[in-house]
Amino acid sequence: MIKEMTMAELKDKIVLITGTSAGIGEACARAFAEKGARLIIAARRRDRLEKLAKSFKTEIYVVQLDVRDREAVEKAIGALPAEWAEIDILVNNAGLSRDLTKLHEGRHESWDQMIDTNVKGLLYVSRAVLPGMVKRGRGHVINIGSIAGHEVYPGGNVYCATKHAVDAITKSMRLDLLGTGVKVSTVDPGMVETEFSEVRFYGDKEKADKVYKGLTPLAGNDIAQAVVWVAERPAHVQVAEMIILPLDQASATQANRR
Ligand code: NDP
Ligand code: 8X3
Repeated sequence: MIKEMTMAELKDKIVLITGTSAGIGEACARAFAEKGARLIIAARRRDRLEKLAKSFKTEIYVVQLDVRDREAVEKAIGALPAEWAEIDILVNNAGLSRDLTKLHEGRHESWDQMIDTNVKGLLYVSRAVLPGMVKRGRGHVINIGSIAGHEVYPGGNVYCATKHAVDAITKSMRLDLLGTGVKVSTVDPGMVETEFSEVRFYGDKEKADKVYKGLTPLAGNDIAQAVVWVAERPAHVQVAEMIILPLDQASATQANRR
């Protein structure tokens, strides 16, 4: 018998996306908004979130949040008004890289920032949101991992370690949530032109631009469309992982530059 392929309806679904003030997160917000989802958008830069919120026709709830702050995360999720509290989809996107430096020359503060944001932040948000999903017997966590969670590259050491951790956490979540009705997916991009490299190089735009020189990188919206596709799969389908590279990239270290 052919199983009925009814797509999951995103209209009026409550979607929490972290790191929504720029790049992939902002693109995800736009893509879910187009589907009529109700969005909770979260990041540290409130001014950007408010500007973004004004550009949507869909219902938006703005949360200024540093995912590294466990208490703030618990408070923010716990304080959601009843009409926003039943989160259907969590997109764990907030993340960053700092430096591209040999391990033995690395800066402790850069390591702390990456580990605290990419690993601990993702855990704090998930820990705050998941009990509600489990209680309701439905929900979907979509983590934004990276090709850096499958491979390493010179100078990528701690960033790659955090994304390998995201990969392990995604797989562990899927095991722990088996039977609860909650789906767990990861979307793992290669090079996406966002503010990512500017952040990595502490605002050095010239250095950041070189990362994408001579090739066509992905755009935030390429990833956002994939995230929406993953979220729209029928109730019985769970996309485990999706690696997305630009045509000009074959691995974390191999790119075709013209
Ligand atoms: P951007 O720098 O463009 O966006 C990063 C977002 O994360 C911003 O909205 C930023 O908001 C938010 N953020 C950073 N730190 C925190 C924090 N402590 N608390 C809350 N929000 C935070 O980068 P991308 O869009 O490219 O990155 C998004 C995700 O995609 C990251 O997890 C990254 O690792 C991953 N990724 C990116 C790739 C790329 O090539 N660009 C490839 C593979 C994965 P604010 O500063 O306002 O807090
Ligand atoms: C971002 C992609 O290759 O710069 O996660 O690490 S990469």
